[in-house]
Amino acid sequence: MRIDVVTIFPEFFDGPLHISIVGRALASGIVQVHCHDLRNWTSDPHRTVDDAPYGGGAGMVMKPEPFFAAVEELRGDGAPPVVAFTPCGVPLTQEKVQELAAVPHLILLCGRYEGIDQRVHEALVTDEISLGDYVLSGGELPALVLIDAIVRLLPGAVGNDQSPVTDSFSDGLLEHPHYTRPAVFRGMAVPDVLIRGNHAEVARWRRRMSLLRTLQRRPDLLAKVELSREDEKLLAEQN
Ligand code: JBZ
Repeated sequence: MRIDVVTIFPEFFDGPLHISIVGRALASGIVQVHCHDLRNWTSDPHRTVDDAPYGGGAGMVMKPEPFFAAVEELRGDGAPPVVAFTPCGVPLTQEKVQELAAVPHLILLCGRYEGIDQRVHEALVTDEISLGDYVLSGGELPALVLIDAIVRLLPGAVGNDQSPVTDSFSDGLLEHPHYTRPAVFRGMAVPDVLIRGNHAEVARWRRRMSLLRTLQRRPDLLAKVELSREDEKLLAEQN
């Protein structure tokens, strides 16, 4: 897979992409990430990427021309998804991550200032994505988040083949708690069922803890998954 990122801060991406799972996926060629300076597609001596908003008001707006030139060059003869990060986008979900992880080429546009000229959104952008309901100063961190979420789904990116599918959200529920040694730490004991290690009992306990956690912390998620009769029973169990 190839990912092209268009940003006025390409150096933002230098560190995070070379670490851990994404770093190894890059090194092994599973994914190629190219970070481009938007100013490469300006044509004035000052390499201007922003201008005052029509209608007046505070702040600056990113000009359309450099984005059009960038996307038209980067997409070539293909029609890759073009993602723009904006606080007006739809919140990123694992479903969207899976959809984007399945394409061979992606273009990511990072906004700054007050936002990008609306004509870029209307003519070029296929997906407007936000990370969530809090204020960020630009689309670079959301782009890194999306790249991380996508790359770990690519075949061969994560050591254990099972691991990406058992993580939170892939079955729509939060994960159960995890424990490692020692069995008692500062008076806090690991649950007996895990110490005993009966696989069927452990699986039941984990499912029950996932369900309870999701009910307590994210009832919105629980409403979206369909619960088996066994799940309903586990949820109703005491203690
Ligand atoms: C995002 C105009 O550039 C921005 C500004 C804030 C912002 C983004 C882009 S993307 N916030 C978010 O994902 O919440």
